[in-house]
Amino acid sequence: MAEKLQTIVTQISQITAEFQRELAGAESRNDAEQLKLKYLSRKGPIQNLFGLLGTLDNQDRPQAGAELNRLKADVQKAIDAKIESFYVETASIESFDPSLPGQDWPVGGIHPLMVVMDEIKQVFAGMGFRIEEGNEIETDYHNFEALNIPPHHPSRDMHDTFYLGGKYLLRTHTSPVQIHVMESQKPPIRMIAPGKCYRKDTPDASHSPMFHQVEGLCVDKGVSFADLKGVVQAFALKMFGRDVKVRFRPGFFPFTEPSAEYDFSCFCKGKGCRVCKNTGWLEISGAGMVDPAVFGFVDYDPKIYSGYAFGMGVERIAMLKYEIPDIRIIYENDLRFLEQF
Ligand code: 2NL
Repeated sequence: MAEKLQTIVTQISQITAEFQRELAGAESRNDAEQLKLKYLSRKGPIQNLFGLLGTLDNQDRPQAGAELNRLKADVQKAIDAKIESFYVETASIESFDPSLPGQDWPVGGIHPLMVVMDEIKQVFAGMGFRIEEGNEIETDYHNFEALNIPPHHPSRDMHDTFYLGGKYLLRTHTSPVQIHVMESQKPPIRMIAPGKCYRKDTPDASHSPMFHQVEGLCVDKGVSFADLKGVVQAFALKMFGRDVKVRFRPGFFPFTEPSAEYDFSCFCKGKGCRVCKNTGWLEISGAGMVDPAVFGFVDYDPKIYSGYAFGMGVERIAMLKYEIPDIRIIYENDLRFLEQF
């Protein structure tokens, strides 16, 4: 072999051995980057040998060139792998920026209707009313007959009630819950019945075929209309947290006698606004003294016991409280609505 070729081949093995030793000693990405500079820069040992190719005999040049190219490629590959190994190990630490904002996980909330429902329950629980729940599927007897609603009463009309076949139907109010409680317990009774009710109404701004009611019932010896007025007034104050006035107007329900409708004074304090349609009053719901006929169905003696009952629509109270113009918004679950609460 020609002397000059021999020199280059020897140097290639020396550089290879030296590089392997240094590569094994590299302990950081920086060490590896330094090695890359040292071995592969234009003034490095490999490029230096390429410079010597021109001094070789013509026939030796291809072999020497091929070996140098292989050396350069091997070094390049080994260094890149080394750099990559440090990069992967430290990536999670080096790329973690604690000053960036966190990932936003959407958090749900309680539906505004249920917020109102919970508030109503809380207020009455605070006045000693038990919270009783019943079934949404009821018998005709518990939903109508025991409430002194005779067979041909308009509210029994096929157009109002979802009949399920036989004696079953979807309750049109939560009154059957009170009937069940009175059937199974003797007075004193002080309870509210919150829950879903169903009526075959075509949806519009103020009607929904499913809605929520809270009814209340108090039965004992010597319970009077004055007790009813006091409880409704106390509820108004607690629920709306201000100096609310309550007024009772004559009304009619088959299950109460006498019956009344009651209104709360409006948030506008009588000035007149959109919510009260300039009347200064918000119609809340109905109430009255339990009709003796109802006591007859549950075997309470009306000569010994008397009681008051009241009902209210939860959607209506939520709509008044939050100025919701259309009942259907409550059920649409549009986040633009829900996120306001
Ligand atoms: C309304 C009116 C009312 C009752 C519900 C009732 C229940 C029994 C006996 C007597 Cl078991 N009465 N409930 C009484 C008066 C009115 O609700 O407009 N509710 C939305």
